Amino acid sequence: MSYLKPKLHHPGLPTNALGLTRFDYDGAVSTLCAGCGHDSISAAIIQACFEIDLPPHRLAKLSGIGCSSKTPTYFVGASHGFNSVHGRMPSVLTGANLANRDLVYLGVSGDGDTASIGLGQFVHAVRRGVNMLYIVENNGVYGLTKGQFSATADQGSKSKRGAVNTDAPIDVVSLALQAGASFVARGFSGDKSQLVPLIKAGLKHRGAAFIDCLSPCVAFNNHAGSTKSFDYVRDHNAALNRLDVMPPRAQITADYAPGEAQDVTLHDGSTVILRKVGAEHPVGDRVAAMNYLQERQAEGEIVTGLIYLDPEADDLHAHLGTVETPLAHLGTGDLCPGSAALEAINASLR
Ligand SMILES: Cc1ncc(C[n+]2csc(CCOP(=O)(O)OP(=O)(O)O)c2C)c(N)n1
Ligand code: SF4
Ligand SMILES: [Mg+2]
Repeated sequence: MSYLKPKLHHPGLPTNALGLTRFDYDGAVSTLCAGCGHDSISAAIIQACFEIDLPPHRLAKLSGIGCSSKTPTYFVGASHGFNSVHGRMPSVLTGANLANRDLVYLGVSGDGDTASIGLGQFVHAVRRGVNMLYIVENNGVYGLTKGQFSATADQGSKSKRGAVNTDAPIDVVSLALQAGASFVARGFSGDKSQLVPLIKAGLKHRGAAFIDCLSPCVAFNNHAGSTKSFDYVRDHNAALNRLDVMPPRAQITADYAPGEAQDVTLHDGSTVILRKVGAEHPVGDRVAAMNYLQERQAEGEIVTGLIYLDPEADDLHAHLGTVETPLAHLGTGDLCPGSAALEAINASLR
């Protein structure tokens, strides 16, 4: 098997505003199982970065440990990447973001990485409003360590060998809402047309953006009795809305009947057009979102789409009042107040 991708492409391939083709956003060849949902999410990330004209060198990809956390190697190779320790991606991302606010931060994690060992890290990064898009590639199992139930596995669901999960699940969408995320969505790796715009909007959002992306593990959790299989998710998917994301100053020509679509302007002037396809639910109401999720869940439905959005949200830098210049770009003259100032501080503490 060759791990090199051919560099020659048709000269007529579509390019984005930077003159780059979709292939310029590729990464290394995936070593995941053929058919793994995670590979579809990588393809959706590539498409989204291409479509929003993101310069590859402005993307910082961070992950933990797991099949899902391996995936940043498989997209946008010309970006910054850091594969951290199991469950520790959020704190490493927070530190990187504080040092250089000029990059676009994408955290990729698994349900094991986020909802077990990394649970504390996850909620704290979200509650601080770190400017990032955090994606959980949720398959209900620890794929990399051979298919043990994870904390997101539904009570009563069955493992491949027939064992029944007796523990109650953690719903990471409800948790993100409760922790204060200002953009909360759920996607499905099998529905790229819904997922790509969710990723585009999440990358453009200022503040903590979170997407729980159901991503079936074909090796260990795609059988009858699983609630994270392709068939189960397709059968129980209650899509709430579909999105279009328009760049700043783009003329919006789509024609929607009154009440069918809602425009939301993001901080960079982009517009998110939300087309309602499911039940009535106001995306700007956090409490309504929590209630809606619980109600649908009780009916056995899996809500997908953009569930909550606060387009006015601030991020951690605004909360802390940090300087505009990335810390990484400040010189010694900016960082060192000088011995007289230090002496005054020391004197004030004696
Ligand atoms: C500190 C530590 N504990 C345990 C492990 C073993 N381990 C590796 S990946 C993993 C779980 C991966 O599950 P998930 O995050 O859901 O990713 P998936 O493989 O399902 O995509 C575990 C427990 C580890 N690498 N490091
Ligand atoms: S074990 Fe599961 S999660 Fe890991 S690569 Fe294979 S299908 Fe994907
Ligand atoms: Mg998993």
